[in-house]
Formats: sequence, C-alpha cells, structure tokens
Amino acid sequence: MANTETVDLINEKAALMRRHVVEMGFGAGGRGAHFGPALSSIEIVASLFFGIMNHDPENPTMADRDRFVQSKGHACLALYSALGEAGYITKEQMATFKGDGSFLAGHPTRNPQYGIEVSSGTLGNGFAVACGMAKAAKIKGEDHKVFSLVGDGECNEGVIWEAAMNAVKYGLDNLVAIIDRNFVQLAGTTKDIMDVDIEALWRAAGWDVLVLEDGNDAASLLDALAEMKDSSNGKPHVIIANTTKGKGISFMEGSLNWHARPMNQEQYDAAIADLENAKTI
Ligand SMILES: Cc1ncc(C[n+]2csc(CCOP(=O)(O)OP(=O)(O)O)c2C)c(N)n1
Repeated sequence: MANTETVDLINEKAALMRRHVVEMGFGAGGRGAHFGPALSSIEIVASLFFGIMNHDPENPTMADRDRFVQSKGHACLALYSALGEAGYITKEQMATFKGDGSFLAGHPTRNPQYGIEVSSGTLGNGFAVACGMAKAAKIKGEDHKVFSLVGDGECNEGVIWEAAMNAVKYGLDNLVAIIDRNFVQLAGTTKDIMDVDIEALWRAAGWDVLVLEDGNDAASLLDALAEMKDSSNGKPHVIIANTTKGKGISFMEGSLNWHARPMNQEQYDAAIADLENAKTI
C-alpha cells in the first residue's frame, strides 16, 4: 500500500496543479482552455509524475525513463501543470500557454527536452503511438514502462481498438493505459453519445483490467498504478478510473459547459476561492 507521505505529496501536488490549470487557462484569455478535461485527470497525472514514474527533470531524455503519453491531448493543462511542478518548465514558460510562438500549445507538441513525449490531440492517435513505443521497448529489450492517459469518450475512436488488439497480440505488459472515466465528453454525456460498457470492451479485447471507484483518490491510484507497473503477466494493463469532470471547481464539476471555453474574471475569482477553501478542509 502507498505510504502516507506519498499520498500527502500527491494531494499537495494535485492542489498546486489545479491552481496552475486555472492560472494558465485564464491567462489564455479569449482563446480559452479545456478546464474540465484537465481537472478530472489531475490526480492521475500527479500520481504518475510524483509517485510512480522513473524520470528525471534534470535529464529529461534519459534512455530508461518511463514514458507518459497524454492521448487525450486536449487536456494538456494537466500535463503542463505536472511539468511545471516537476521542474521541466518554468513558471514564465507556463504563463505563455497558447500564446503566439509558445511551445505550450493548446494540444501537446512533441518536445522531449521539456517532457512532452508525443504530439497528441487527434483522439486515439496518442494511445496508438504509446502502444508502438511499448512494442519498441520490448523489441529492444528495454525495461522502461509506457503510461498513456485516455479519455472515456476517446474510447469511441476506432484506432483505439486497432491499437488495443495489437498490444494484446504482442503481449505488451510494459504498457499501462489509464482511462479518465469522467462520463462527460465534448457535447454530451458518454451515455448519450455512445452508451457502451467500457469495462466489458477492454476485457473482451484481452486487456488486464482494473476499475477504480474513485479515480481522484491518490491512495487508490498509487496502489493500482504500482500493481500494474510491476505486473509481467503478458497482458497490457488498463485502469478505468472513475473521475469527476472539472474536479475541484464547484461550478465546473460534472458540467457539460466546461469542456472548453474562455474564463472571465468573475469565474476566475470563484475558481480560486474554491481552491483556497479546499486547502482549509
Ligand atoms: C479524432 C478526433 N475527433 C474529434 C475530436 C474533437 N474532440 C476533442 S475533445 C473531444 C471529447 C473527448 O471526450 P473524452 O475522451 O471523454 O475526454 P474528456 O474531455 O471528457 O476528458 C472531442 C470529440 C478530436 N480531438 N479528435
């Protein structure tokens, strides 16, 4: 089981990351940002960067680093906030988010020296690249692991299933996918858009499946990720983590309105107040 210090560290980093998400997204002005999708993923990404993955911001391209591929690329603020907290990018660089000429675009653009492993944003593609990276590691006899964050709506993409079947065929047990199961996608709930049993689909594809009741709970995430990282059972692993879209900001939680949009001053003040209040609970 994850120790208390690590759980506390993840929660501390998650709180800081949520603040970065709000600051960077608000800073993008009228260009807006994908607030809801980033906020549901925060504990997942924090657990990976600050509890699970072998990586070194001082040596970002070290050969044996674990790889993180954010397939749900629209939620790039989750990744950028982790990169900022880990020391891959500076506060000044974070403040350029979505600005003209910034390398921190509205969807991740490959830039390994800053910890961005893969360009993503076209749903499904990042995951397929992650499967290829895991296969490459197997071929080369390398020990590192590949983690990929995938949206539940993203699981509607055909390329996900082509890649998923391929991962089973090649026994990619060095691959861990985490589904951010927040039940809301761009223009509706996952139930309204495509009412499928995601767990059954992944099991049918032959993956090693684990469902987390609360995918915003650091302790459960750390235990699940550690178990899957260490497993060499010949199957690729997937954690279906039930989360809340917009987690941490009361007026965004579970809302269909906060997939992507600009944030005004009043909303910014309310969001910061929510984050400040959470600290005292
Ligand atoms: C191939 C492709 N189709 C459509 C889109 C537009 N799009 C961006 S985010 C999104 C919804 C994703 O929903 P989900 O995977 O549930 O992620 P969430 O935002 O809930 O975290 C869509 C349809 C896209 N980026 N790529």
